Amino acid sequence: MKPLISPSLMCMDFLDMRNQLEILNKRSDMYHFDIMDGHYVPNITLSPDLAKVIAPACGLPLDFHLMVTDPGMFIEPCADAVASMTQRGIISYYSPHAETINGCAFRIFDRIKAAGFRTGVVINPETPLCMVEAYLHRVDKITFMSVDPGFAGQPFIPEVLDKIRQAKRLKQEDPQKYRFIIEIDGSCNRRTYQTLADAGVEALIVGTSGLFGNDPDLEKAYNIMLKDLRQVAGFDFD
Ligand code: S6P
Ligand code: MG
Repeated sequence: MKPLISPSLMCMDFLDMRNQLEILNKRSDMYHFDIMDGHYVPNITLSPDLAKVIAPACGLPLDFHLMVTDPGMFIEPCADAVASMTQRGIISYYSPHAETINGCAFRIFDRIKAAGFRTGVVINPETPLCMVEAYLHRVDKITFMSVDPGFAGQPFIPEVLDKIRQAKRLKQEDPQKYRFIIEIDGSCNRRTYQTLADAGVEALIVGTSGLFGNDPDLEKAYNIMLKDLRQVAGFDFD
């Protein structure tokens, strides 16, 4: 089995952005794009404006991860940012946190779809899977946070593994109803690949610990990551 690879762009070398995107375009499946508002999490990282700047150099879908108290606010700005990509047939994801859409989830998902996105949803380490049960059949991807949202470089929280197994069981029991990709965000690296693979993860968000921190040369860093994925978890990339 080959997992989807989604480099987390907040961890890239911003002084070398164009070159890094050229390398990643050839080798990855999508880009993880963290948007924070300084309220929902105590940090601020990437923005719709930056997405618009890099869109012409992006050959892969962006996956907007909304760590914001009002994810409805950024649907149109993000859609506008990737409009040139959507026109090229590259369809991006918009992924709010489940904890921020209670009371308006269906309306938000309708707006996400109407804006031309695939639908994602993200849940925090302490949030149970049942919180998203009512609409799980509508989402294209579910992302399990395995660190607290807000910062790169945090330790892995193993309690999320049970939820991944539950999600995998749901898909196995009713594959017609549930088509979501199971993704993990936080501390995906050689220490966690094996347990993540065993639990049923299908997409890996790789940041400092799995990719960018492997070597200052991104080509080398990527090769180290692939070697780890093959050797540690037996993932197949050939
Ligand atoms: C965290 C953010 C993540 C990080 C990723 C970094 O708030 O949502 O997407 O970018 O976790 O990877 P690592 O290997 O540093 O944990
Ligand atoms: Mg993220």
